[in-house]
Amino acid sequence: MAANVAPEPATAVVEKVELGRADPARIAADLEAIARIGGGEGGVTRPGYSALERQAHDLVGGWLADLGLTVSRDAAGNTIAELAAPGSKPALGTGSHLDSVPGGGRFDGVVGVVGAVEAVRLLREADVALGRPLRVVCFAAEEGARFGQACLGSRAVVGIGASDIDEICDEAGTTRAQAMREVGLDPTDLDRARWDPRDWAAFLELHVEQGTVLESQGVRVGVVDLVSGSTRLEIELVGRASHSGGTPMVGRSDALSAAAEIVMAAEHVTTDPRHRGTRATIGRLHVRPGNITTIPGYVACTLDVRDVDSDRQRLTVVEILRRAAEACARRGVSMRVRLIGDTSPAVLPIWVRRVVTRAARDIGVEYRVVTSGASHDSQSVNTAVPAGIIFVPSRAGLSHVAEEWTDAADVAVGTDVLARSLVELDGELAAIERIR
Ligand code: HGY
Ligand code: MN
Ligand code: MN
Repeated sequence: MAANVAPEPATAVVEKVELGRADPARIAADLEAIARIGGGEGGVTRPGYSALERQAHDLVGGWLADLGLTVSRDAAGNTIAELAAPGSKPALGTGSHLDSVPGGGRFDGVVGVVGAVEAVRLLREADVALGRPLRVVCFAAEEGARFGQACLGSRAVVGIGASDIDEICDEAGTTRAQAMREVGLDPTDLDRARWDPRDWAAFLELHVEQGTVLESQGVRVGVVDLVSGSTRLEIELVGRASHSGGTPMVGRSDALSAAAEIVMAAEHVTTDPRHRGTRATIGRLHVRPGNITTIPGYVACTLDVRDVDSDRQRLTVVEILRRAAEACARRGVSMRVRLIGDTSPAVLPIWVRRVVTRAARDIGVEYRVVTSGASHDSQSVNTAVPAGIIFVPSRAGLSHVAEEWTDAADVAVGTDVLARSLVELDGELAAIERIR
């Protein structure tokens, strides 16, 4: 072993069990069945806390019930299916989300749920009984697309912020609480969704990379070490609408010109070498009144700043807002900023990562340790339960668009690593439990 590589810590000798290999055809069929719910020419639109999301949860819940798991829905709308085991050891969890962004892809989140279902099939077919319950979780409303805030279902299970469920709303003005009621959930009951961390030993999520590292390096599996944080703001700019012909250029208070400076400020700051690695995006911009012959008097836009470094993430936001305020003052435009959500980056526990990389090696799968530019449910879960994320490649790194694609064969390889990791985690935890 090269001198500079830290020796693997002594780990439990896990009884080697033979699992079959995940079946790409079964996986493709499951992916297709879920894609039909909210899918169409323009991609998949399956919003959080919508009837379509519930339909997808019910479909997967049925598959898991047929596999002998006990399926329930918690107060936050998460579907949790348990494969019971004798005794009362803390459970292993795996899963992801089934909601999508508008016009999104058929793999984001879904791969983690379909992979979890296939992993259960592999355990059943190999007659492998874990020494603890295995819970498959479909988290509700992971995407921030509808309400701005992301990971609403997974944040609920770890008790992170739900005080604003009557405030945060979608573009139609429907609050999170109303949307929850419309799908039969009681938003005042959210606290009941909270997990007891002592009841969970670890959680693994299979997810598409939504980046280009794996594809560009020709590697089929990624093991995530860092998950980006995200600071999301709504910025409102109020200038003065007026006649586009009668108003001279000097002295205008054009809200869209101010917004244009903010868009460019976001790009200039994040392409500055000192901010290397930070990503900033103005994903939505509304202009009013929107007439061809009226100077825009009002703009509302969103700013999403991502980084794996917490300080750099927040400092980037401060610098962009400083430049925005300067541009607005110069243009006679007023600016109002509303914080939509602020999530810190996550460092995923190395011991979970080591079990996953060992599992990948055990089954001869080449992997890379990668960071995640996207946020994930495991980031929330990891605040209470040790979590790991396994990536499979995204074609051309595309995601959150209809063109999102991952080959079923790659999902199968990721599922093999997931299933083997669950077995190895079970063994590793048993060894720890024996000495505690
Ligand atoms: O937006 C994200 O990072 C994730 O896809 N929810
Ligand atoms: Mn996702
Ligand atoms: Mn997403």
